[in-house]
Amino acid sequence: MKNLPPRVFVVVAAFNEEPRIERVLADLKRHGYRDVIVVDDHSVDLTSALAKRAGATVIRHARNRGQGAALRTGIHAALRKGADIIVTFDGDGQHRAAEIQRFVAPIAAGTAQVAFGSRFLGNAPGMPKHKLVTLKGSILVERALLKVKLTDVHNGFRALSRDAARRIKITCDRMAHASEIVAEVHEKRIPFVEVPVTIVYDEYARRKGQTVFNAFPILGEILRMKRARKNAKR
Ligand SMILES: Nc1nc2c(ncn2[C@@H]2O[C@H](COP(=O)(O)OP(=O)(O)O)[C@@H](O)[C@H]2O)c(=O)[nH]1
Ligand SMILES: [Mg+2]
Repeated sequence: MKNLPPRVFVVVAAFNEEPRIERVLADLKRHGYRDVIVVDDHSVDLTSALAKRAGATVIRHARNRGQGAALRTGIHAALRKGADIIVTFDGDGQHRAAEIQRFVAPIAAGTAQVAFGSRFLGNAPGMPKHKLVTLKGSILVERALLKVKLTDVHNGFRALSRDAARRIKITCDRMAHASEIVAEVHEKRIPFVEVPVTIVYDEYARRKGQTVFNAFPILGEILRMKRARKNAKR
């Protein structure tokens, strides 16, 4: 059968998102996304139960393994279920389902295989100053380390074609996975685009999200990842 619309799967990594997960899943449903996989990264709250009740496919990690590991689990599951396009979407309400179409369009049209969200091409209401400074610094560091020019980094809102999702290997279990995806796209010459997105920083997201201090262990993880990639090439 020809010309079927692509099957879009949304993968939501969620760790202790009880106050937000229902709202996030309702937003996805309202915008017509039925194939939603929530990877509960061993939350200690009702994240899994609420996600199941909302109709999502829920996979629960037996222990907390980090967002990278959670996305790897969710992407593999989406591929097994026949996804054509996989969108990664945060479970804390910072992303908007209304914007998913911006990622799907270039991939469905074949102009790119990966779409990265950029809050600096879009907007980031409520973003604290320290987050802005950390992100701008991270953009420069990543440009130097990974040799890829992106206007944003560590933005969890992205989409991968089926082919790209199969080729990109995520080995970093925690936050450096975001840089690893960029490194994989660069080295495997996978065509990509950046799309403008809104990342909402409300009180909940600010309280729960990554802090300036998390930037240091993430940088350590990125450097380890880079070293491992170099050694693997030898
Ligand atoms: N912090 C954290 N988030 C996780 C983990 N596993 C999955 N996540 C999810 O990853 C997403 C992004 O995390 P967050 O801390 O908000 O990062 P930030 O938005 O970059 O500040 C959220 O949807 C979390 O629920 C984990 O082990 N730790
Ligand atoms: Mg967040």
